[in-house]
Amino acid sequence: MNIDVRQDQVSISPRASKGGRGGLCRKGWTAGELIGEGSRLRSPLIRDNRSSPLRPCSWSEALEALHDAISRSQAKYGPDSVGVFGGGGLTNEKAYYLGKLARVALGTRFIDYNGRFCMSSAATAINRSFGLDRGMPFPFEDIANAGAVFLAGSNMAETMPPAMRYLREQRERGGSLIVADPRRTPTAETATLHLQLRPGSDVALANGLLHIALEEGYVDEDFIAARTSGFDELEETIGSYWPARVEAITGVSIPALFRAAEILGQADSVIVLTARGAEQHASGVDMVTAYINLTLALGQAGRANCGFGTLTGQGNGQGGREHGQKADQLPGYRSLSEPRDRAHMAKVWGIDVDRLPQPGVSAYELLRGLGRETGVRCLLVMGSNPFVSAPNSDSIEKGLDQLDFLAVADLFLSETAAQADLVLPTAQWAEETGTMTNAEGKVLLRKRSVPPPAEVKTDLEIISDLARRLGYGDAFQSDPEDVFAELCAASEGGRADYSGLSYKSVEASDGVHWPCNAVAPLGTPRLFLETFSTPDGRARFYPTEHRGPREEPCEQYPYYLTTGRTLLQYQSGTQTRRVGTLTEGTGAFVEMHPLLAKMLKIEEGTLVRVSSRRGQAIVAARLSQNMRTDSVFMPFHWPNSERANLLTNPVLDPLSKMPEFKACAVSLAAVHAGSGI
Ligand SMILES: Nc1nc2c(c(=O)[nH]1)N[C@H]1C(S)=C(S)[C@@H](COP(=O)(O)OP(=O)(O)OC[C@H]3O[C@@H](n4cnc5c(=O)[nH]c(N)nc54)[C@H](O)[C@@H]3O)O[C@H]1N2
Ligand SMILES: Nc1nc2c(c(=O)[nH]1)N[C@H]1C(S)=C(S)[C@@H](COP(=O)(O)OP(=O)(O)OC[C@H]3O[C@@H](n4cnc5c(=O)[nH]c(N)nc54)[C@H](O)[C@@H]3O)O[C@H]1N2
Ligand SMILES: [Mo]
Repeated sequence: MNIDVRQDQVSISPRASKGGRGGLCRKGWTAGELIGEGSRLRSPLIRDNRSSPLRPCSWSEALEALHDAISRSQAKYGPDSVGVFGGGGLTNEKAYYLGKLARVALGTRFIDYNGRFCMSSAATAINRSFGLDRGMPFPFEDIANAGAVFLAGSNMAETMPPAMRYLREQRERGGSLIVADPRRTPTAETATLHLQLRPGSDVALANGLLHIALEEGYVDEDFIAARTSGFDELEETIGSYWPARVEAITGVSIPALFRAAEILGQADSVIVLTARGAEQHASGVDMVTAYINLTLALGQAGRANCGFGTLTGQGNGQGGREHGQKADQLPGYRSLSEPRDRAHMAKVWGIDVDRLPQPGVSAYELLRGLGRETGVRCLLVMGSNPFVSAPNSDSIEKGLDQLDFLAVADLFLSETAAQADLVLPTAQWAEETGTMTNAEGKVLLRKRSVPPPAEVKTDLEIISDLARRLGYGDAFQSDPEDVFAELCAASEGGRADYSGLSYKSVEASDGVHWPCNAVAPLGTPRLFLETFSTPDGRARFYPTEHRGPREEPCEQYPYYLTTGRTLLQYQSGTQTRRVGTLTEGTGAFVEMHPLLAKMLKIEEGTLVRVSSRRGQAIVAARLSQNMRTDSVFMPFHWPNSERANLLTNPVLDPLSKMPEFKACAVSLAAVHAGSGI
């Protein structure tokens, strides 16, 4: 971004980077409005007791209160009674420090973050099959050169608009695009072929395509023999995914299945990308694995312009998952349960290895336990708004309320912050320096360009001040460049190895792909060209079976609800709901097919009560031919009774612990005036 500051007016425009092309979505263009925004938090806020309102206070009162709450809780209930909840939007430096704060200064095993709700299923599947999770093991430019691109559950046109240029280029060069999405999204509109599958049926779809590929001779036997293992076992399962069965499960017609297999089988190079649509399921790991299996069986990996990847979501969704804010993880993708990794980090941090806590629990499990006997009683949230974004959010709201102490560091009074005992105002992106690692694993330096408001601290300052009060002053700095140098050294020899990086080198080359170390001093734009990162160097097939959503439509809840995003809003909406041009004329809605609406006597704009086994939300109806007649869609950007997450099913994937955001069963009813909402 180019950031231009004139007399307190911040204006933003895209900047062409080396090798990349400039581009911003409307949220990027308007982000300057958030810098001096009127409702920006400008001093810490504290509550004298639960029933009194938040009042401004000094930083020393605020941090003393937090320190007191932590000490009291740990003295009474032990170190694990304090928890930390982070975010994938935080810089690498903050993610690393949050993990260090939890493990070293607090000594708690309870830390996790919103990335668990984001790409954890993809990360788990990619790790298992390839041995290393870098969301996209190739640069974005490869998309422009691929003969065919398959997008599974990505609405890129609304969720990553600048990246659409690579697809446009790819199409101009004669390439094909397949989109698998239950909705005919703006992304699907641009596709050569749209597979409008039933929510939660991706395993069947991918297995069905592989079944046809096997029969039609599209499978690359040489690649399978040379670079993979486990194909025989997979082949057995694939046998039962014959086209008629797959059509029945997915709702995708047999001719469309054959056409898709033909496009993929005949293209010289294929890129398959999943996003949240295929990942946020209780079988999310299986769904991603099924797409990986398809990619590998077609021999589409290990060269330029092909391969499997996931479209990581948040600004630092990649780096945020590498350096230790995950429950089971140490910096550099090291493991908290691996004795060698523990010994390495204990040495870097200068503590006895036995003092490192054991792995904690995943985001939803942590939130579910709030205020309970064995759960967290004092929580610090930094960079997330779980009140709006966590599944089954009515129960999360109650859990937050049962805490002995809730502290939230944010730029604005988010819905979660509004419930807190203590609110810590922080600097935002343009006001502080830090690194982010993008969806293709490229580490980027974002430099401060405007000063933060006077009474605001950076997250790193908050963490290091708190650590000092806890007696760990020497171990925590607040200068991001120092923290980055420590992170890079800590990651040495780990799988996400940053040891060859510095602010200087990252800035000089306009971003560097990790791993970057003594072996690869210039970084690694493409992974897996010679070998995969598994112990035997081969990519591994894992057979997967279709299970479908854990909650299928029934008499009482006859429709699928799927949830996701709209172009103009971002996540829980804390930031984008404050930008005028992004909110004018828009609000929460439930999208449905006109035929379904007619049957239910619902018209455009009618208020609809959407009910699931967890709760009810009330939003306006939006009618669209782009929907299936058995499914409705709600974005999750709005709070209170418009929250999609009042409805979502918190059942978790057994391996990734991803909740099933993308499929639950609901009923719909028009709300008539006087019927008592
Ligand atoms: N405008 C905007 N952009 C964003 C964000 C935002 O909030 N707003 N958030 C960022 C973040 S953190 C993320 S993670 C990304 C997410 O980016 P995406 O994954 O592209 O976004 P979603 O809208 O969550 O889901 C994508 C699509 O999945 C489809 N889908 C639903 N169920 C299924 C299914 O069972 N199978 C398949 N194949 N598809 C299904 C939905 O219809 C939806 O169109 O976006 C990033 N960009
Ligand atoms: N139903 C449903 N629910 C979903 C999803 C879905 O598709 N459907 N998607 C899930 C996904 S993929 C994601 S990523 C999550 C996201 O959901 P959240 O974790 O709630 O993410 P945000 O809304 O981005 O929240 C970030 C908060 O941190 C603040 N913030 C921004 N920058 C900083 C900073 O530098 N420091 C600090 N301290 N605070 C900052 C913002 O103001 C905001 O309040 O939602 C998940 N929930
Ligand atoms: Mo995300």
